Amino acid sequence: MQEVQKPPNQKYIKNFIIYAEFGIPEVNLETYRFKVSGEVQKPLSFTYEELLKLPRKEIVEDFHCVTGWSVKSVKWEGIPFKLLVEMAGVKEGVNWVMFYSLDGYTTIVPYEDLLKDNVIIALFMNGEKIPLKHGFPARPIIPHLYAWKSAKWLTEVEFLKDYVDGYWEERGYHERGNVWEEERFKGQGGKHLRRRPVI
Ligand SMILES: Nc1nc2c(c(=O)[nH]1)N[C@H]1C(S)=C(S)[C@@H](COP(=O)(O)O)O[C@H]1N2
Ligand SMILES: [Mo]
Repeated sequence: MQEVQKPPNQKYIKNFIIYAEFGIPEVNLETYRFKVSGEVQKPLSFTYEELLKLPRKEIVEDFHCVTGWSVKSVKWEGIPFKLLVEMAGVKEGVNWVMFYSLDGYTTIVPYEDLLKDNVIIALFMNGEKIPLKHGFPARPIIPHLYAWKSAKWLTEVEFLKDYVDGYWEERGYHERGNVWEEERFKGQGGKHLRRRPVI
C-alpha cells in the first residue's frame, strides 16, 4: 500500500481539538445565508436548503493544524469550490478570497489554491451533517493548507484583487499556509499564539 507522506513537523493524534476563538455560535437556519460576493459577475445567496440541492463531491483527507497536530483520513462531502467560481462568474484579476464566519472569524486564501479539484465547501463530515462544534452548516476544506484557513460556520466567500489580513493573518500567520512547504508564519520566524480549545 502506498503511504502518503506526513507533512513536516506534524504529529498525528486521534481526536480533533476543537477551536472557537469567538465561542460556538448559535445557528438559525431560518436566517442563515451563504453568500458569494466581491469581484463576481453574479453575486450569490443560498439558504441551507438550497446549498443541500447543489452537486456535491466526497473527499478523504488528513487535517492539519498549524500548531502541530494532524488527524488522519477525515471524510468530507460538499460543494466543489470550482462550481461556485463558475456559478458566480469570478472576474479577471482576482488573486485572493476572504472567508467570513457567523462568529466574526475571517481568513484569507490565495485564489489559485482554491481551484484544486479537492477543495470543497463541506456540508457533511464523516457521513453526517457537520456537527455544530465542527462548523455547521458549512466550512471550506482546503486539504493542502493548514486548518486555520478552514473557517467554521461559514457565511460568506468574497473574491478580492488585493490582499487583506484575516484574523490569524493579522496576528502573524502566513498569507497562504501550505502544509507541505511549512508556511506557518509570515516572513521568517514567528511563534505560536495561544489557541482556545473549547471542549
Ligand atoms: N470560526 C472559526 N473557525 C475556525 C477556528 C475558529 O476559532 N473559529 N479555528 C481554526 C483553527 S486554528 C483550526 S485548527 C480548525 C479546527 O477545527 P475543529 O475545531 O473542527 O477541530 O478550525 C479553524 N476554523
Ligand atoms: Mo489551528
